[in-house]
Amino acid sequence: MKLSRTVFSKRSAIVLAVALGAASAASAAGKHAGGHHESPIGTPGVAAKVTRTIEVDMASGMRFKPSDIRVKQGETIRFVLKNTDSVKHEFSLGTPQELLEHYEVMKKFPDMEHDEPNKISLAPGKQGEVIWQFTKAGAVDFACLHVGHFDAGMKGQVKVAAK
Ligand SMILES: [Cu+2]
Repeated sequence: MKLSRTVFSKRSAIVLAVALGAASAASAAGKHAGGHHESPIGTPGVAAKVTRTIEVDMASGMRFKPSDIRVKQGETIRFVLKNTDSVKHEFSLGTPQELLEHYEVMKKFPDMEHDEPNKISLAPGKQGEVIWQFTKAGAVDFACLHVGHFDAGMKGQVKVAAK
């Protein structure tokens, strides 16, 4: 029985990870199962509709610069992320709950790579983009969810002013 229990728990960890990944991808795309409302963080942006480019540095000392970003509701932002640090970082937009769930998965699978419109992982010296439309007023959090980085304060917020 001991063996089968081990197999079961490994399998449920994988199922959990897949479910969490699917849940965050679905909400990022604004397609919640069983609901028709948009994700509270907005929707993947279209390059042709970018209204503004904002450069964000993934800097040494586990910081995003800037970490406090202000946009207007409806804006499509091209975030140009630059990893000027000597370690790998990521930029993930999400609700506080999504970010925490993703962080738990990253703790189990530290080397996981992302291919979702609200996230990007960048090796040292690399640059990349996330294009996102902020459809709802309020605040959208972002963070680096590499193990230890989130705890060290590598996070920020996009404040979305109502139209
Ligand atoms: Cu990081």
